Formats: sequence, structure tokens, C-alpha cells
Amino acid sequence: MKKVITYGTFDLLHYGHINLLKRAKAQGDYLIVALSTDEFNWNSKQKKCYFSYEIRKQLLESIRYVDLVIPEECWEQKISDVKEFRVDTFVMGDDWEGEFDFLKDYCEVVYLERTPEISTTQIKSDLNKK
Ligand code: C2G
Repeated sequence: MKKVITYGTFDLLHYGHINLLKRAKAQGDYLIVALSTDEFNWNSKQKKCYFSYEIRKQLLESIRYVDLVIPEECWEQKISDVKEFRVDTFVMGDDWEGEFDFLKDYCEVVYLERTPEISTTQIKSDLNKK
């Protein structure tokens, strides 16, 4: 079984995220999503989530491409995650191109093209215009 892992906040969940998860799953047979906790988002990414971790986790677990959701609590957990879950492939959107190449010592690293026209910032901006 070829295992894939990806990381993110996934708030507000939109089709750009779904496109990423679909293509990430296509890299193997089993997709793990390391979901940024509320604390990690606030302390390390200066992101205030609209939906709590528990809600974001439920949403991700309802997606057919996702097999397991685990918490992302710090930037430094990736190597141990890859080892612990025997991950074959690490996947991120190409806005992170090159940032995680250190993982190439442990698994395949794949950066997939982002869906260009959609982002949570864009959604919020469009809603404010209405
Ligand atoms: N994404 C995408 N297309 C978009 C928006 C996002 O393909 N229009 C991808 C991102 O490239 C990322 C994933 O969806 O791979 C999750 O996006 P975010 O929730 O914004 O993740 P981020 O805050 O970048 O957190 O340790 C890594 C971090 O946790 C990544």
C-alpha cells in the first residue's frame, strides 16, 4: 500500500483544497492529512480559523480521498510523521515549492499546482463586496 501525506489548515474548505486532495490521493492508495491545529495556526501561521479543528477534521474525514486525519501541531513533525506512518510520498501545493525538499531523504516529495483562482482570502473579499 502506497501511503501519501499532506499538510494544511483547510479553512474555509473549498474546491482548490479538494483538487489538491484528489491529486494527492492519486499519488498512492492511502492519504493522510495532517491538519493544522487551532493553536498551531494561531501561534505559528498567524491564521485565525473560521471553523475549529474538530469541525475542519470532520469536514476532511467526509472527503472520499482522505483516509486519515492527524493533527499538525508544529513545523518540525514532518520527518517523524513520515517515519511513523511509513509514508512513501509527501505532497504539497506548489506555493510551497522547495520548502520541504529536506524530506527527500525520507520519501518522495511532490509539489502539485495550486488551483489559481480560488483562496479563502478571495472568498472573504468577494463576500464583503456583496
Ligand atoms: N491549495 C491549492 N489550491 C488553492 C488553495 C490551496 O492547491 N487554491 C493547497 C495548498 O497548496 C496546500 C493545501 O491546499 O497544499 C492546503 O492549503 P492551506 O490550508 O492554505 O495550507 P497552508 O496554510 O499552506 O498550510 O506545514 C504545511 C502547512 O500546514 C501548510
